[in-house]
Amino acid sequence: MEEWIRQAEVWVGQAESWIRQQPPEQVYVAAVVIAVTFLVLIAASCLKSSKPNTIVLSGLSRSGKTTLFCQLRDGSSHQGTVTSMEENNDTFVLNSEKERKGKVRPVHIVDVPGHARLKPKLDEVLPKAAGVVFVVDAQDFLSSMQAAAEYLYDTLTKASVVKKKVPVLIFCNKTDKVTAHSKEFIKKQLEKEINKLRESRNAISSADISDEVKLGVPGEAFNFSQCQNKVTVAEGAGLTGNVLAVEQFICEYVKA
Ligand SMILES: Nc1nc2c(ncn2[C@@H]2O[C@H](COP(=O)(O)OP(=O)(O)O)[C@@H](O)[C@H]2O)c(=O)[nH]1
Ligand SMILES: [Mg+2]
Repeated sequence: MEEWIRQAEVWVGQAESWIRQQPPEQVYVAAVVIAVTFLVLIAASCLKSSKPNTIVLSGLSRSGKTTLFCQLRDGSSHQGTVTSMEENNDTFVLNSEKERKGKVRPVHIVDVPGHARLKPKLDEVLPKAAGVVFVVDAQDFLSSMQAAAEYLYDTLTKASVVKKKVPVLIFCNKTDKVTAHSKEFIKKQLEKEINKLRESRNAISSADISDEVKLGVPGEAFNFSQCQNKVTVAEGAGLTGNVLAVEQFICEYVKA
């Protein structure tokens, strides 16, 4: 042990005398380069760990959020064991990722009940979201279209969503039913409904709703590609486990 210490002292001495022989500017430059490298590495690791891993499941009651939540976590739909008023909130590795080797990052998924009384919950979770999955009942779409469009409008105009460019996936659920509407149809109808809402809401509310951002381009019919954040549409069925689109969305925005 003592020998090692002596050897180390010798090396330190040699290093010191070598540094002294170098022009001082060169030594300063080297020190600065080392310091900056350390700072960059520390900043990068902080940034990485602080990236949000929260995915918000939103949408009207009975659209299938809780079923989707269970499917993502357990690979089964737990039919009948959960009510629409319950909020599911859990951090887990997606069932589809469990078998995968290598780095997987647990996702924090919050299923916000669609009940009007519980909507303030959305304001609380949206600012922390890495992404929003907006679940739409594709089978019973027409009867709930207006309400769904209003809910989506409220989400897409939230300052916390627009400023942080939170990606939104509109998931047309229950497409296992033959009578379900296609995602193209649903997309078009939602755009039309939001266009109407945009006109009526802009008329009443240019006043002080400070956390609301205006949607779309003035004078043009609304479509999702005008949003500053990325809005995509996909279809599937939580009940039968056809949730690949949602899993891909989550993996894209919650990176290991
Ligand atoms: N056919 C079909 N039914 C579904 C699907 N997903 C959910 N459901 C049914 O829709 C109802 C409401 O689902 P739930 O997950 O409780 O909706 P939530 O209120 O949004 O949480 C339940 O009866 C589910 O079994 C699906 O993909 N296909
Ligand atoms: Mg529910």
